[in-house]
Amino acid sequence: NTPAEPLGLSNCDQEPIHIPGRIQSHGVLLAFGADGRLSHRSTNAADMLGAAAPALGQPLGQTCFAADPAMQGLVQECLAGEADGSQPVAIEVALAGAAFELIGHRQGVLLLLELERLGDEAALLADDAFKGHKALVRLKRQRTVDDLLAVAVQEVRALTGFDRVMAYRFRHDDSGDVVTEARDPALEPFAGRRYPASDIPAQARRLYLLNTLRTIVEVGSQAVPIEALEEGGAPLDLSHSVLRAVSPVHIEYLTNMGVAASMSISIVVQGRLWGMLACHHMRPHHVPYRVRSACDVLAHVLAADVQTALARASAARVAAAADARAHAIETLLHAEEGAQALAGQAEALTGMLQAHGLVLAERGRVLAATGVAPEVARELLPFLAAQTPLHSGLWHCDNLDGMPPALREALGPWCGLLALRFSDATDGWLVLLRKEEVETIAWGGRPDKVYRHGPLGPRLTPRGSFEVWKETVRGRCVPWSETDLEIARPLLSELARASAARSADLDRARS
Ligand code: BLA
Repeated sequence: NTPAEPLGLSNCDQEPIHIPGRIQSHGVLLAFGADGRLSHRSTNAADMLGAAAPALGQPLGQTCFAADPAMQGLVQECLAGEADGSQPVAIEVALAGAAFELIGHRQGVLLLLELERLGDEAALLADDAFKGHKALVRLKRQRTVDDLLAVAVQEVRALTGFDRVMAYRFRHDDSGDVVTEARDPALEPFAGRRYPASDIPAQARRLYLLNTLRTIVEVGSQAVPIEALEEGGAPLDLSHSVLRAVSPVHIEYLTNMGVAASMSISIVVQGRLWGMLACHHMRPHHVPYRVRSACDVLAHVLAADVQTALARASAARVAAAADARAHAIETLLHAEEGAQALAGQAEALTGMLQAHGLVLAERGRVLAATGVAPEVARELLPFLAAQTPLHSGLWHCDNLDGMPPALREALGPWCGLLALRFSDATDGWLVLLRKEEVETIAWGGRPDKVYRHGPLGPRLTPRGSFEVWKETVRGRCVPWSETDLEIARPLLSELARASAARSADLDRARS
């Protein structure tokens, strides 16, 4: 499944990043086959392990991994685990006179063993269990999504020592926002920036759901090839490897930003990649597996707490909207000129639906319009009637591609409509309007710094990313969410009821 074209910016979602055939150079990878013999090894094995490095074809039972009870135990535990790579086991070992972390997992019939050299990370390892616990306790005290993310970036930075730790939150279209960060004050701020979905291609997102933490220890280092006992066999699946070499496209992106080491941890909410904790270091940086595992646990707890906080926030929004709705309907029922009374509620109505403009019309007359001239608003009505056949209902769109160009032009910045037809008898419409998404972003995040770039050009820089994001949302508003619709539906039905009640009152008054 290698793409026919050379890999570049247009087809980077085709790159099979789980089978790169290479690992990062700070560790050694060994794979044993179903027959118990060494089937693959990284070509740096002898350099790093000396005499302890097994030869291709050597049976596991004759390697150092069978000689030591702790390593033997790890092997047994891996072999007893799931074959999908999801249950890694790790211990600290001494080999060739040096300290390593040995991380094992099963991948199909293969047993993968990876060794990462432990150097002078003593400061990171000191009290790591204690620090990890403290981080979880702090996290547990937060109630809102923003507070949770703010604490998470601080704690991950304290645990790992990265120069910058960002909380990256994905949006409806898989673009993402840097919501908050903890960083070395000497670095420029990234908080508030927005990136397009294409900065993290689909296959990488799929992989990051399976394997929730990855690290690049030295962006500039040369990846090490993996040699196999059997030439021409299937490439080794490194989906769950901790040493997997990273896509060259992404390496170029990090290099352009001056980043020398990175780590990112998935925040998975309800089976979806909801966000990431993304870390940068301006020099090479090795965070021991033990500390990375603590961060992974933290991200799991964070994800569960985020899910709770999201549900709480959505419920609070719906409840606040219900109060505002009750007030608006009350006003409508008791006012002399009902629809005009409702116009007085324009701010409450746009607020509850996160809209920025509104049109209220009955019997072909525009009773109120905010953000759009009444004559333009009137032209909207036949268009809407054509979208919603002649019965009460709800209709929405996040772009105006289907609209006659002249009308679209006249609407100016408006790109999205949520139309509630609350009365057939009086041709009653409440229409909420949203602006083009680019108009509503906080521009504080706009990247100003000009970065140098590599062979693939300026696309792979923060500014290049931002330009691409702007292109992808041209003519579009933020789509109406499930919570928006949950708020709009009862608004529609209560407007319909209030309108019918008023008509009945008027009829009675007339007769
Ligand atoms: C992977 N892209 C990633 C990752 C991040 C980003 C966090 C995960 C890998 C890691 O931990 O470093 C994106 N990183 C960002 C963003 C910020 C950041 C947006 O720090 C913002 C501050 N990347 C591109 C383009 C392509 C691309 C245009 O920008 C392709 C055309 C590819 N990104 C790409 C690939 C991976 C990736 C292939 C997977 C890397 C891997 O795991 O092998």
